[in-house]
Amino acid sequence: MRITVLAGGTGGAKFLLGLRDHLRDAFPDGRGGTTAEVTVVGNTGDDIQLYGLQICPDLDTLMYTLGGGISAERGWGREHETFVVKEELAAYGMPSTWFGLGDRDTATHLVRTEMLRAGYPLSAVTEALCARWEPGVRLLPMTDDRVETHVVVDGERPGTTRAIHFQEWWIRHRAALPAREFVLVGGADAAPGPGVVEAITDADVVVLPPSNPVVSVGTILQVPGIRDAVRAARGPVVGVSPILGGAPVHGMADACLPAIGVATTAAAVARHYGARPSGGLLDGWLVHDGSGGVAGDAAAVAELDAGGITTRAVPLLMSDPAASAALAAATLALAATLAPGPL
Ligand code: FO1
Repeated sequence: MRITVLAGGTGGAKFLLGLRDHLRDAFPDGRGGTTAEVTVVGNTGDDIQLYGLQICPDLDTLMYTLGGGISAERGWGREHETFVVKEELAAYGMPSTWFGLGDRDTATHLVRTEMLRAGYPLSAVTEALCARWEPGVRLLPMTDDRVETHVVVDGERPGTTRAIHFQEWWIRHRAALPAREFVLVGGADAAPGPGVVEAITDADVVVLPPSNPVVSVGTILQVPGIRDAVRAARGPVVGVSPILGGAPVHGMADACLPAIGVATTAAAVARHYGARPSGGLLDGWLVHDGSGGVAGDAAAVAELDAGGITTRAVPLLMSDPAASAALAAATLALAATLAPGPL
């Protein structure tokens, strides 16, 4: 059973923890692991260069979360982290200390930057870092080429605009500056990373997890060749709504969707991804069923079904590992009912 997941940071990582737990039960290898193979195509649009270091937030969040090193409190960076270097940088008046550069995390960036300078591609670097963390999935950068998401916001003077790095928008401004446009700098010239296209086209199931549909999954789909690979996937493509009852559970997808003219609803995001029979990406879509005290979107099931996206309402709240595993199980269960192969 080969499953490929296009994932960003926190939301995607939580889903993958649940998928790994579910697969250990559903496809046990007799040694506490699983015979299933999970490949994660990770978003690198969040990447930023600071202090000469190449920092890959979503790859690191996925690696640390699945490798057991994530800060559970923050959802990013390392547990038992300290920020002494950051404090010292602030004491020197360095301008980018809005970015929470952790001391332990810095070792990851030093290894990555050293290997990149030696000529290793990001995919080889990521594989080397994962040798320590053993995430239990194959983690592939969406591209080995350098790309960065920048956000176009209003300029100082009325009628002008300026672009800032996604991380500055997200962290320093808490996504509060209205985003006029997201630009994947370098995206047009980027190629899918080694193994990415095959991991998508050859998978038994392709999953679009509840990562940010604009700056995470959306960014991955902007790498030339990846959207076509999803459309050509031999297995069914199933998405999980990141929007429950009109709001994201975490993250700030609601601050991103307006920039691409998509309403903050489970149905609008599904339509944005599109139905595979009519040129889109999705064969199946999961919406929240209203359990857990969070408004759901069962009302959207009929219209999405009619639009060619087989939709089910199930619990989408990943409130604990069991809930995440159940969501992963529901995702694979829906995939199992869908016709494999490109239409
Ligand atoms: N997110 C924050 O909200 N504040 C931070 O200071 C911060 C630092 C940071 C450092 C390393 C890293 O891998 C991730 C970090 N994040 C931080 C999360 C980062 O902004 C992610 O890109 C977002 O979570 C979106 O995926």
